Amino acid sequence: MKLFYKPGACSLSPHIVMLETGLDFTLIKVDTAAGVTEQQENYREINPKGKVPALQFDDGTVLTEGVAIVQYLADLKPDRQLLAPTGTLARYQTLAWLNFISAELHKSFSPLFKEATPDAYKATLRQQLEENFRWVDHELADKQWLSGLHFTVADAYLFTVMRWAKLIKLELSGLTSLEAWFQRAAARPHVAEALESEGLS
Ligand SMILES: N[C@@H](CCC(=O)N[C@@H](CS)C(=O)NCC(=O)O)C(=O)O
Repeated sequence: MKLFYKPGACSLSPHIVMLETGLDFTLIKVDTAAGVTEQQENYREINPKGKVPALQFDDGTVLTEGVAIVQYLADLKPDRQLLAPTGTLARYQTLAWLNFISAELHKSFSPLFKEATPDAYKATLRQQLEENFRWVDHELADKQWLSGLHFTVADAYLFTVMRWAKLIKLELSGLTSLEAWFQRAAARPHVAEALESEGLS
């Protein structure tokens, strides 16, 4: 399998999950602005949406959307407990987290990285994000990981967007459970390995 990524982007989440599964894969960097891979392939021929992440199988088939990719990978290696089995409530609790991170966090960051976004809108987004991170902090008060005892695909995704929160200096002071969770996640060898491979450590 080939995983297409851009350093520090949302593709870091499936990258971490891939390493946590122990599966064999090739990591391929994409310049999304230029629309080319590091091997100078036209990236839109691989993923017509032009965004990372994308997972390409040996037969050429491509799976896109981070939340779909991480579920697929986790299900290939159920023994790693990155996602609970189908039919268990625990699985759907983790999927609820994935959806929350995607809809309420990830996509609120995207306009903050664009110069053309009006400042007033950026301020609103920052406020919404800070409110959502306060709620996550509250949820983590008595938990090691988002879904309880096991690091799951949701933790990999939250780690990815939490890095962005730090980069743009969101006001997260006092969110001690969230910060402790972040440090726990950062200390995982596969998280550190993913950061290093992407040139982020
Ligand atoms: N819905 C997609 C969104 C993917 C996405 O927004 N990717 C961003 C990086 S976080 C991207 O490739 N941006 C590059 C660009 O827009 O040129 C997913 O969750 O996988």
